[in-house]
Amino acid sequence: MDEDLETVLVEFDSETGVGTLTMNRPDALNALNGQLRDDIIAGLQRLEAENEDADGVALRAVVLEGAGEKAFCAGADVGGFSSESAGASSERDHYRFIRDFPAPVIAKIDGYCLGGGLETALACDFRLASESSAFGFPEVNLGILPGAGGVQYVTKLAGPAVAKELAMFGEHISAQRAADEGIINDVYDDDAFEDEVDAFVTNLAGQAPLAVQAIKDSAHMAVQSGLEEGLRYDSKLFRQLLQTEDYEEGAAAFGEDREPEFEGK
Ligand code: CO8
Repeated sequence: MDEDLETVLVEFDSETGVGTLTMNRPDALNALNGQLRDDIIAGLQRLEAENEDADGVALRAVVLEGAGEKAFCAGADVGGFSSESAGASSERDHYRFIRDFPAPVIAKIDGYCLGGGLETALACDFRLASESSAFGFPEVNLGILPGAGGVQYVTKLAGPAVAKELAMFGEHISAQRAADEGIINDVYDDDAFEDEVDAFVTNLAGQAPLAVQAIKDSAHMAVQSGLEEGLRYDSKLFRQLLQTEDYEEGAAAFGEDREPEFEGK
């Protein structure tokens, strides 16, 4: 389904509802150039289109990964470096597109996850990494700062001291340290990584999709708003979910002591 996208591979599994988007510039460690940023957006739009003819929600989760053995993404393409190709606020704001995407996006990180690559992962809903992965913000070595919210995100996740340490020194940290600091959700042995991520994603894809979307919305609201506004927002989402067929199904399945089958309606 991705013939005309040059730098990503797109797959959709209609059985599980899981889409996979692979950044596919392995020779450049999947560095972000303008084409890749465009293709990430186009690939996600293509996956979202799976919902168009579906009865309910077809696309339940998206895995974002990097091709090759070495990297999730080594950041902005330093070969084609420019504010246009690397900057945060252009038409190609794939960071914002991922953040606002209705289905949850899981960054599957196996290798280097640096600079704009780490910011791409931070825009995702979940970050799962193999033990041998490495994380960092090398921007300071170029005389700049992470331009797509890296310091903001890490400050919210791990506190300002950790964010400053990462961004001011530009050094790599291990996946275990990133997990300990709360920057990523989990770290797995390299040998078990594929299976662990598959299990996580399959489990997530089986959850009630409208509730999952609402929870994603609610969590974003919590980051941006005061508590009162957030509580009002959750209350509105809650009332909306009470009107769904998924809620009827969930309640019926609970009463009948069986597994629910959610359709996203
Ligand atoms: N861009 C382009 N090519 C890259 C990049 C990159 N970011 N990273 C690696 N490559 C290429 C290398 O040039 C090399 O290509 P070739 O084989 O043709 O020589 C190939 O990928 C393999 O890389 P290495 O040989 O260097 O592999 P190593 O295992 O020795 O090292 C590293 C791996 C540590 C990841 C190393 O490649 C590295 O440090 N890469 C650069 C990381 C970096 O600085 N990224 C950019 C950070 S800045 C950013 O992301 C946000 C910028 C915001 C800008 C806003 C502007 C206004």
